[in-house]
Amino acid sequence: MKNTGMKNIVVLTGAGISAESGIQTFRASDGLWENHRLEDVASPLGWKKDPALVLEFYNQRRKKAQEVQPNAAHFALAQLEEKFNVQIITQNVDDLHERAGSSQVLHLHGELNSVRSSADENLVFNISEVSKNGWELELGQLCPLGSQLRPDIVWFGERVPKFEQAKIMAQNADFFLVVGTSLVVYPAAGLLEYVPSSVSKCIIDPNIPVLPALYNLHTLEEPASSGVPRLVAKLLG
Ligand code: BV8
Repeated sequence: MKNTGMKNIVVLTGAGISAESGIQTFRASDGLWENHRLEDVASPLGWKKDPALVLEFYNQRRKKAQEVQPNAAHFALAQLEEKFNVQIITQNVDDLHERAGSSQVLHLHGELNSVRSSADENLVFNISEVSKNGWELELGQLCPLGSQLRPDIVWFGERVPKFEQAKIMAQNADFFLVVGTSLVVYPAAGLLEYVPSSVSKCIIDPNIPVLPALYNLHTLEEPASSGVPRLVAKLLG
């Protein structure tokens, strides 16, 4: 909900903001997709073909995400809430934004710490409720309807239920910040197009992605852990 008077800062983040915390990105040479094909581990077909492989792929990432810490970029975005209504739209499935103290985080592509029924997407549980060690989800762990529990993740080819909400945030932004995403995956990448042309946009990434021509766009070609705190200091200054 919009805080009266406070300006809306909307932030779209991707895997790059968690890179310096030690979580691999997707499309780097040594990235997550380097060992697996998208369709084998992040699609309904892959799930149907080899659910054990998919469960293992997410179990390993869930375990890793619980072992690492938020970095200066996550903390700086949380600090921004002192003066602004900060709405984070993340493509990430880790909970580093929440652990850094951000209070409004929308996970477009789901969350590692959440699992759901394969039969009813609204039957959702926290991994800690169902797992014996807090990170592992196993074949044979069923939902109350008797279907296999699956990661509460949006796979390729699955619709993105929270996109409408994210679109409205982009349309109401007074400032739009993009951190650490290659802007390859849609509809998430398309959010930039819903930001009014009069609104200032900023992209922070050591390799600024190729973009359509946008009005009022600034770029900081540097890692999140230095670029985000620098920008936040300016905005709070
Ligand atoms: C949909 C799951 C329709 C969670 C993810 C052809 C066939 C089939 C589909 C399509 C197709 N063409 C297009 C599509 C649509 C498809 C899509 O976009 N595909 C892409 C590959 C072309 N999209 C979908 O399928 C979506 N659904 O369209 O549904 C529909 C409609 C109605 C009814 C039914 C269906 C669903 C998309 C969601 C897929 N799930 N992941 C998980 O496993 O994690 S996407 C996956 O990629 C992650 O979620 C991730 O967030 C996302 C984007 O990646 P990035 O975050 O950008 O990471 P990346 O590695 O790419 O980039 C890292 C960036 O960080 C780089 O720029 C790098 O320079 C930077 N960086 C590195 N270090 C740092 C840094 N930045 C700052 N600091 C640093 N230190």
